[in-house]
Amino acid sequence: MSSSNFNRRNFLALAGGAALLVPVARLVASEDKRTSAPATSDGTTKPFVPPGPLGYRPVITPNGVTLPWKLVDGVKVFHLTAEPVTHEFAPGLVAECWGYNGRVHGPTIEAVEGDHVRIYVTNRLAAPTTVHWHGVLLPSGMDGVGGVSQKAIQPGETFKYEFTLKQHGTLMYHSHHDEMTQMQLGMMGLFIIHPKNPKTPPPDRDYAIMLSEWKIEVGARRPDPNEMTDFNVFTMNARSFPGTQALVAKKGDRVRIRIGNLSTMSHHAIHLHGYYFKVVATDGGEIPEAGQWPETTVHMPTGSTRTVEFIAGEPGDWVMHCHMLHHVMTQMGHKFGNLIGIDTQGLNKKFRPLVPGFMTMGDTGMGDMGEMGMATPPNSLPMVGGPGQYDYITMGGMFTILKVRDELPADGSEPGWYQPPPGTLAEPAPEEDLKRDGISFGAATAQAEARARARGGPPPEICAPTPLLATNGSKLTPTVRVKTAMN
Ligand SMILES: [Cu+2]
Repeated sequence: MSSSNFNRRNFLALAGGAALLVPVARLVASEDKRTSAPATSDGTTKPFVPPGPLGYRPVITPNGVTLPWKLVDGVKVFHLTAEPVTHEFAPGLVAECWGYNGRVHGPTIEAVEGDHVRIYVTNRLAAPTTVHWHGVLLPSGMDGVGGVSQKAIQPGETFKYEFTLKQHGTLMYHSHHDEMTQMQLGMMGLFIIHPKNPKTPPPDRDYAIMLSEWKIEVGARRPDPNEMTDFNVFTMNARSFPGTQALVAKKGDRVRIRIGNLSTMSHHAIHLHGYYFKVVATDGGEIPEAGQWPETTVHMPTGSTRTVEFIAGEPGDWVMHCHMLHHVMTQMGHKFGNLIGIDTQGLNKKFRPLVPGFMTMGDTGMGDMGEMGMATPPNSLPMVGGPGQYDYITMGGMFTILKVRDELPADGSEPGWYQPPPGTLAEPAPEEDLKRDGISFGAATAQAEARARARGGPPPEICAPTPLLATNGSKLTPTVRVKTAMN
């Protein structure tokens, strides 16, 4: 395998040989890398303004902002400036990106169906650019495709886009010149058009999230825009957990989440815990109610938006994340083989005389990579997670938390971790419950016994097998415990 095709996936799939060696002394040093709890949210309910040419309930862009505008002779005037931006993905990872108005991604544009908008675009990059209004119905010459619909905007130039908004929905904007470079460096944003005559009241919470993916070599300060397949930083509004801001809702709120995906290569499977939702719209418009069905995961093709809605009826901390599991991981600063199931006992003892302070890791999975505070190289993120209420959270990347509460802090601050009512928290099973319910460990320990014998250790204590029950509660033939030498 050449180094050029040695990517995250085949690297993880390698059958394990070498132990991962980490200097113990460095474990302490990275404490500062993992102390940042999920950022607070301003998820307060914004004052409702009746819909119309000038009024709507604004969306909340977690970790983002809305682009200011002014009214000039009845025209909504916006100004975007394309420019280099130093951007933090999460505490510990900062990169030199390209964005708009000092932000990555650009600010969310908000307007109302029927508005006449004029959007100035100033180019402060060293390269030509354009802006395409993704999904917006407009004259061809305003479509922003370099070479096809307009001349590119040269460095220092300001172009004017002007059109009337004929539709409403969740749309996007992005560079459409040297797309791979400019979009992989961050040049994109959301374009929300509120309905002029909505059929339903506005939701209580209206969130907007843009998904994207990046290749940032460990320790590098610049995302690699030439990467074609192997991305290692996955973001919601250009932030990776624990840098993502929580979504907040009060119990009973109708919550809308608008999701856009402008990842270079990946679709994403955005999964919300605790609820089912309905996909009510795409960037092609609203889906008639008869065509909506309940989901817990929404598929997000690249170059599309999906809008989901649900009633936040159940208080708690509910995670929302991409279910493509490499997308809830971030960079891997250390290369190692697959050690799952390998008996690494005694390896430290053998290695330490040769390499003082070294230890093995990874024999029970990757979940401990972040928690151990394994020193990450400068300007990189631990492979997984951030601190949680009970334990270290073993997901990072494209991951955030929906915090639903009976009451929210009056000052709009993030409500902190959920405190479950007594009796509603999963905990170690008490002995008396195990006894009462006849829970035993026969099937598992048959294998454990075989493994222990193979290692030359004493066999573990074996419990009697539990009788199987038919659905009517009557006893079936007991499980036969097969002793095997196989692992
Ligand atoms: Cu994904």
